[in-house]
Amino acid sequence: MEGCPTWPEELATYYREQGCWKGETFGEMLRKQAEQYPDRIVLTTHDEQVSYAQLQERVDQLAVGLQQLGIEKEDLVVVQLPNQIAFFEVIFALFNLGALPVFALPTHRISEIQYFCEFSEAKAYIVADKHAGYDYLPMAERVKEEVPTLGNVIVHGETDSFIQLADLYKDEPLNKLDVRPSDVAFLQLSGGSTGLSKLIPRTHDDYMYSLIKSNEVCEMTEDSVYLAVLPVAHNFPLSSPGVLGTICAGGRIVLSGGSSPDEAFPLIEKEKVTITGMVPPIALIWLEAIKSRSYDFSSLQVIQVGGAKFSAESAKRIRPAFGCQLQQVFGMAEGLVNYTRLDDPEETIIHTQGRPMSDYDEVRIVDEDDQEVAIGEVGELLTRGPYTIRGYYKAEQHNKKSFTDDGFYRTGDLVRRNEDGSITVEGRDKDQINRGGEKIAAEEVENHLLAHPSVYDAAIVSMPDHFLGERSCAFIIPKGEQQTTAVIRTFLEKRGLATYKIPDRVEWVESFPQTALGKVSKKKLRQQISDKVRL
Ligand code: OOB
Repeated sequence: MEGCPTWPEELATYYREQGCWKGETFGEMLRKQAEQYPDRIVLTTHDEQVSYAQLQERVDQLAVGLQQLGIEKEDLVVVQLPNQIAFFEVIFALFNLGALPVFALPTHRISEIQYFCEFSEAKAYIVADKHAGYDYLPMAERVKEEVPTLGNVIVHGETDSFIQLADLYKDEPLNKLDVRPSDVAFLQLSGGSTGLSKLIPRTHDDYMYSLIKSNEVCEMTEDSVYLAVLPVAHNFPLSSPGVLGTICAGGRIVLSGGSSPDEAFPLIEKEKVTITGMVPPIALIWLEAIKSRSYDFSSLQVIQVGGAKFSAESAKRIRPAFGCQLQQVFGMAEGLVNYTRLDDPEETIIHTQGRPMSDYDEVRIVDEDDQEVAIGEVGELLTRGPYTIRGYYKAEQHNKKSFTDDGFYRTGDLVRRNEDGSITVEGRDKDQINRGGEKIAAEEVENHLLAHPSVYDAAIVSMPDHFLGERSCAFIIPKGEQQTTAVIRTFLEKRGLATYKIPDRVEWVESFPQTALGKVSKKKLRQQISDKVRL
């Protein structure tokens, strides 16, 4: 597909010969499962259950309705749905049409959604009417106004002005489409470091492989019950092994409305959940909550924690508190996923972020001159492999910086390889804040701040935080009158920036410290704020 860099032919042939790429699309995978397990339950919510055969039927019906709306192969569709059954119907219907979901998160607001719709020249935007107290319809109205190229807005729920998703399920035959395993299946979002999120093209072949390997490592079977507490559009709960891995194993997905112990704990007991995945701040909340509550967690075999660094002190507490294994997951939407193995020594599980899931993952840990460092030394992680992208969507210039000439992705993560091959994440060399697993590209927020009349210059850095690991701090040089933090925060909210990107703290300064080359020294700014908030 145009704008999607892909693997060189000889490497593609190699991955096929080695059996990594099995030549199956997501559409075929679900159909196979629906034939094999027609009556098994695939999805459970607080008030609904759907079998594999029922899901397949709904997917086929919806594909017809979407096709009748004019959605075709290679069309991009921005999908912003929370953890509901509709999410699965929509994405599999699009997969069957060869149309590509762009996976927005429920927390994204107009600033992000408008950009995704514009940049992807989206044929449609599919959104829920309301979720978690937020009314998406006014935002959808604005997106439609601001983006003339946007085709249809489709709403899951109530709407007067847009197309209702419920009206698109048609009991008619679909015009068969030629969707190939090597086609791009969807676009994930990057955490971003320079400016706005980049779009990550993932093929059926490469993503299916990541599901199969994840299922192997996480020992998923048809008896697995995966509790989705994180938003399923994110790569971690989507595929590591997450909801798609569960479908691929013939297991059952339980969709939780949220991640709070009040919602999740009763579900674990009632639905006999075997595995769930979360970011470190949720794990901390669960560790506290379990002290004062008694539930039968005997079905639970694995709690996965990933998306941000999980401290060894907290990691140690998981097994005694929940009576199950901890699995650390260090992954990225661009591809590479590292897992601690379920039978690894306790030391490895607590102190490392695991090792690559595939023998075909190539990993280099390099210094500033791209020279490999010795075992035990910290360097930047570069990676290449059968499920790691070769470039972002329509980002030729950026790709030159983010990938080496021989196709390794520069993760920007500073890591150390241990004697046993496991990897420990030590830091980051990218202009990004990891706020408890939610990634913030500093430059994106800085650009918004520069639009405020009282901001002369802005630089955003991370500051340490007990709960989230990091929060964001904006250093601002004022132009004229200095504003309060509240004014700045409201300004960003009004610009429609996702709430998690709004700086937690604002420091007004006269100038920024500089590097020897005269650039803003974010290292010194981080030091300044970390000294000030010292934990
Ligand atoms: C996952 O994916 P993304 O794309 O939201 O973020 C990737 C970045 C990594 O490059 C790294 O900086 C950070 O998130 N990260 C971790 C981590 N897991 C991710 N940093 C330290 N320790 C960890 N365990 O976050 C993601 C995708 C698939 C599976 C799991 C996480």
